[in-house]
Amino acid sequence: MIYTEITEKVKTGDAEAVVELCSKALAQGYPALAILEKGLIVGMDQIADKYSHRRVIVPEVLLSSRAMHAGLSVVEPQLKYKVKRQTGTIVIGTVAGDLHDIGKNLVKLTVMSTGARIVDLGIDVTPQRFLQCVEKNKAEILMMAALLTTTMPVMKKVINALEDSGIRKGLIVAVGGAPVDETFARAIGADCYFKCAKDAKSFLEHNLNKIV
Ligand code: B1M
Repeated sequence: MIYTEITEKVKTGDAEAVVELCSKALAQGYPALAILEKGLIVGMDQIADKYSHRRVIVPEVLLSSRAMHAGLSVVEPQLKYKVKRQTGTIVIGTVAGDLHDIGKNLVKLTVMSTGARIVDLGIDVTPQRFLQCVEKNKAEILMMAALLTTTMPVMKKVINALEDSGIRKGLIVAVGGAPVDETFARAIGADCYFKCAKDAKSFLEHNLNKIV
């Protein structure tokens, strides 16, 4: 199966092969979203899991990340093409002090297919920048990512800043990232916790029209 082949090449960090396989899959009519979710994301998830069990080292993770991004560059235009109308604005970013963006980028790409406009602030985003961006873009949803236990508290700081400036009301605040969970989300006053990109997409598919 072509999805498995893509997964394996992401895991070995073979960017050229990933690009070739993604192009081949698209040409054969496989949906871009399925290539992303069943091939590229699975490969990255598996390599991250191996890293957690000390079965691969950081350079190998980075090679896989590079391979996954090479594949993304092939499928991404097709994902955008499928978006028929723009509904609602989402601001997304990784919180201050945190440079991890692989998962956040996957979430961004996956939710793009819902038709929402996404403003991506990237990594290391301060509460002030989140605030300014939400206000400027009149966003309906804010999505924050944290991959480090040391940067999770920044999410609370952002929510406090939103409350202090009077723009928290009516804004959906969602949080995610490996160390984050439902209990933490509730404790800091977030509205939603998304375990993975699919969860975020499913929430938006069911609620975007009610929110905007
Ligand atoms: Co870092 N790192 N890292 N790292 N890194 C982790 C997170 C760690 C768990 C590894 C470990 O020790 N086992 C550990 C954190 C420990 C902790 O806090 N308790 C760690 C550490 C310690 C560090 C450094 C401090 C290492 C050092 O320098 N000593 C350093 C910190 C740098 C910094 O941020 N200031 C560091 C650096 C790096 C690299 C730069 C080398 C690289 C990042 C490259 C990049 O992102 N561009 C890196 C990587 C790759 C990892 C691991 C191996 C993989 C993360 C990843 O991309 N996973 C990670 C170990 C692991 O997670 N197993 C680790 C794949 C990705 C698809 O999954 O991001 O979980 P994930 O995203 C998922 C969900 O979480 C969710 O959906 C995604 C897809 O379904 N999700 C969201 C993510 N964001 C969301 C946002 C949402 C909703 C859902 O919005 C609402």
